[in-house]
Amino acid sequence: MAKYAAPGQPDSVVTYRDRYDHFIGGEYVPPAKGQYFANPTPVTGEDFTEIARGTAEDVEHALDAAHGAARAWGRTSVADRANVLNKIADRIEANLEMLAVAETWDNGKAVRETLAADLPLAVDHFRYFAGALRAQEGGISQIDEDLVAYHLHEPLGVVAQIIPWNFPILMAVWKLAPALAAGNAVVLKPAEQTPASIHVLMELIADLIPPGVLNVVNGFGVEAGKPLASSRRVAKVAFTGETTTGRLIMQYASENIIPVTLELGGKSPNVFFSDVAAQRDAFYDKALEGFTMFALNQGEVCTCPSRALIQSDIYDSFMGDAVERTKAIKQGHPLDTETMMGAQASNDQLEKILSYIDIGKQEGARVLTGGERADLGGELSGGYYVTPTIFEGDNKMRIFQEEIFGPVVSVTRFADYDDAMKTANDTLYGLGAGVWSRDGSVAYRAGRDIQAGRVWVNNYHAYPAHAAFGGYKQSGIGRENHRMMLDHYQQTKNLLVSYSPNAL
Ligand code: TXE
Repeated sequence: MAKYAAPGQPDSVVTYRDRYDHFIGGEYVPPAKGQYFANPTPVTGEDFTEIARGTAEDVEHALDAAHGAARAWGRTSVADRANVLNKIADRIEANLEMLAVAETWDNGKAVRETLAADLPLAVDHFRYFAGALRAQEGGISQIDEDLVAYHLHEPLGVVAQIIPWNFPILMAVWKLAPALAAGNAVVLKPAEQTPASIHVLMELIADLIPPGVLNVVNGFGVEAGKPLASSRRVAKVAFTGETTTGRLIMQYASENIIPVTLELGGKSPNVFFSDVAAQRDAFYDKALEGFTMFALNQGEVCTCPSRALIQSDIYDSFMGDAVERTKAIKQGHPLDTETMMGAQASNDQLEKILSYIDIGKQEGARVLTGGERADLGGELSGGYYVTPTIFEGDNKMRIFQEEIFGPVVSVTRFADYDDAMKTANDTLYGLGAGVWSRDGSVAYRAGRDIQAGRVWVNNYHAYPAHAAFGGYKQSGIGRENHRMMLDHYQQTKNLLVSYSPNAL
């Protein structure tokens, strides 16, 4: 058993099991093939637990459990399901510090962010969907004097959910809360890089959920994810991950004619108009803070503002201040609450980021700050740390077009509004964007003209549960958050009833 805690916070002790099996039918079940894989912490690079290596047999077993539980769960009253969601929220809230450490140790992110953002958002998400469910109504239309159309919501049944490693608990909760609220049973596959914190969460909430309603099968993409996403026994697949994997998920689902929701990659532009620098005031300060958001969560965010577009006449002074602000980002031990930026989630991701930094240099982009692996010394020497990096270059470069998924921003300048919009939209992706201007009309117009599902205007990286989130173009299909998610997890049943006593 491994134990970790944030310094000076006795409530934050997390104890991991030596190994985690699959969570199926309300209990831990060893993998059918008996194989396990090691799970390292990005904080030091050392293995701290081992994880069941799932295969198609384990997926089938989980689907048996889910099908066994789905009907009864789907028929519980709306109030009962909402109560379960609220109890889960309360339980997470009561264990916030412990879960924050669990998430940080597994993923590498700074515990101050897990505490301030990931977990409070997870709590709110369960509460929001408990409320949204209670407020959901069907519809009745009177077609003619005797004919009435009833529109009723029904759960889909058993749904598959495949999640990534950048916000393990929050990504699980984004998918679980609406699916469970809508009355579905779930088989969830965590990312192979970060399954442990999900299991700490499962152990915490298992007694609140009927056995079989929520099942977790661990494992790798092709070995466990593919059989789950291609199964004829699931009614929907919800996926967050790379765009190329999303394409595969669509192919699998198309064989069974089932719906998918996909949250995929991004290359989000963050656009700063000249008037931002009209005064050195709180607004200017907020805009600079918005620029540094590329380093939030070590840049491992699908909406990372990884391209910054600055209007030419303020470029030099704005970038001078932005570089200073970026250099002040404090790196350190992720469990230290002073640390602002932690470790990348895996060694593969570290290597990917470093290779893109090399690509940027070879393409002739200029490094304004960072541009290397960070050696934080001591036990952190084996961890996966990168310095926050600012490149100056051209939007045609690969570092402006391809998702790096690290603390790297590629910056360029624009002459006027049309130029800004052209560059902002010159990308395959359309997930997020930022617009900064004191002029409400410019900000509104830009918000409408940028082809992205979420445009933050004079703020960035806020994720309230009741704001729809999702991608245009190759960034995905469907939305997450917002009560519209209930529709994504429900069928519409139409009863067309004749009350006429007369023969047809
Ligand atoms: O993603 P994958 P990876 C991007 C980011 C990152 C890159 C690669 O740029 O560098 O993707 O990360 C499961 N059938 N994003 O390789 O492969 C896999 O096991 C079924 C952006 O981790 O898409 C994991 O659970 N499942 C992103 C999940 O898919 C499969 C977040 C995501 O893994 C599968 C993460 C298959 N054939 C990475 N192959 C975002 N948009 O937030 C893999 N999986």
